[in-house]
Amino acid sequence: MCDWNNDHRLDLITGERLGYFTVFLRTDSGTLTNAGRIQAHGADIMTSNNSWPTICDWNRDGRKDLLVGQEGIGQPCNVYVYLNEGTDSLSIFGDSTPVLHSGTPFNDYRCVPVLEDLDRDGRRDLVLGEWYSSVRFYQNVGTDTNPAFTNFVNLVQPDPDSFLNGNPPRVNFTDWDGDGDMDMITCDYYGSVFLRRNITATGVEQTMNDGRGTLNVGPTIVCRVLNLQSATCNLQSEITLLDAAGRTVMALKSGANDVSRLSPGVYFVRAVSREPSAVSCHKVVVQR
Ligand SMILES: [Ca+2]
Ligand SMILES: [Ca+2]
Ligand SMILES: [Ca+2]
Ligand SMILES: [Ca+2]
Repeated sequence: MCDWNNDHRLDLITGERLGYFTVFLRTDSGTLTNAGRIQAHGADIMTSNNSWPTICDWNRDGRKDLLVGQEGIGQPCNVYVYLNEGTDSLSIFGDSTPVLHSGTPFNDYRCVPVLEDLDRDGRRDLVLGEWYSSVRFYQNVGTDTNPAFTNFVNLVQPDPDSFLNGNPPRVNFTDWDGDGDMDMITCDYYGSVFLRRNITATGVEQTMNDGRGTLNVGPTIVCRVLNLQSATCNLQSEITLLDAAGRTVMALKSGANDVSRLSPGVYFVRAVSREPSAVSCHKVVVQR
């Protein structure tokens, strides 16, 4: 799900058995209407069966991109990204680029890539579902605008015998229990849906960087107005408000920020400073 055309209505992008991606746009009445397949170079994109779309701004240039996984038996590369050459509300795609780990393309069977900053260090990580139930976590060791991946740890162990862990997993994240960290929901070929709660003690690492200490003394409970101290917002900083799913909600400025139109819930103030280079996240709870 994403707002594909930026009309503030949530749309549906499907991955499909035959490898296409179809856009279903939300109408005024709330129903979905088929708006056609996603194309590259003017032709329908067709992956190698069981396509998986993750819509994300891969390179943080303000335009949504298409991160792709596919079944890919015998294919040299099963995870790749189409960078948007159009606008954020009218996407245009051309060539794709392989996503690498330690310099090597992913060629696992039935790849399901999701970009999610699971360790909350300000850099989105790669979560990869694949055959035999396993769900892997590749920590982003590059930057948020140019992700790089090396090794992985299993979030869900491979299960080549019983398939009872959910095989093959289709992966999504949401804060299911509302405690501020992302929980994992997968579904499988057999029609089962699995909820795996995030049991990490703290959902967000609230950092205290040299020269940026004021970020952490801001309010955590916010009602209608989010105040940022001017020292937090130096000229070298880019400060945004993220929702619990890590999506950018709005840019923030020094002083009062009107958040009265936001739904109550957990959000994160994310500050990226260039000099010195640092990323900080601070959890805030918006209340009525
Ligand atoms: Ca929309
Ligand atoms: Ca982009
Ligand atoms: Ca990360
Ligand atoms: Ca949670």
